[in-house]
Amino acid sequence: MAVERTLLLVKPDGVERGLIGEVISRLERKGFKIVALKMLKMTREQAEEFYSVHRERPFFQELVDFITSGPIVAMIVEGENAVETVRIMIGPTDGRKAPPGTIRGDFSLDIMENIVHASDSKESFEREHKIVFKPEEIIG
Ligand code: 3AN
Repeated sequence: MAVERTLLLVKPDGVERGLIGEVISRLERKGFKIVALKMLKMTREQAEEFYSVHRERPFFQELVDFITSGPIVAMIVEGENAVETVRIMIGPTDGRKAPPGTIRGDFSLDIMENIVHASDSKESFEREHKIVFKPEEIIG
């Protein structure tokens, strides 16, 4: 295993429901370090680039509408095996099927409004974090 970084977003539903602290707290208690953190509202351009792999999916426009609908909190999370471990902590996409104990399992009943996003590979992290963070915003 190696120390890695991953990108985590608290999506508009997570921010609206007051779950920013809960999400950060879970990551910190697990042992991860937050090395960059900010609140922002994604532009449509950023959102379309961020979700470009889903461009042909029927829910693409709805997904872009949702992620741009309000503020999000973006963070870069660092620690051992961060990509895989944070994905385990957030749980599967559909909140109804995500097991209790995962972020989505504990807080979401929906497949789109599922509180958080986390990169699914190192390559995704490399691509995604550049859409959200400038190099000088990564402090850690
Ligand atoms: P994950 O976030 O678990 O990696 P992806 O990458 O398959 O899931 O999908 C990206 C986002 O698109 C999800 N977080 C969710 O918000 C939304 N999404 C995925 N599948 C659907 C679907 N069938 N209907 C509506 N939204 C979806």
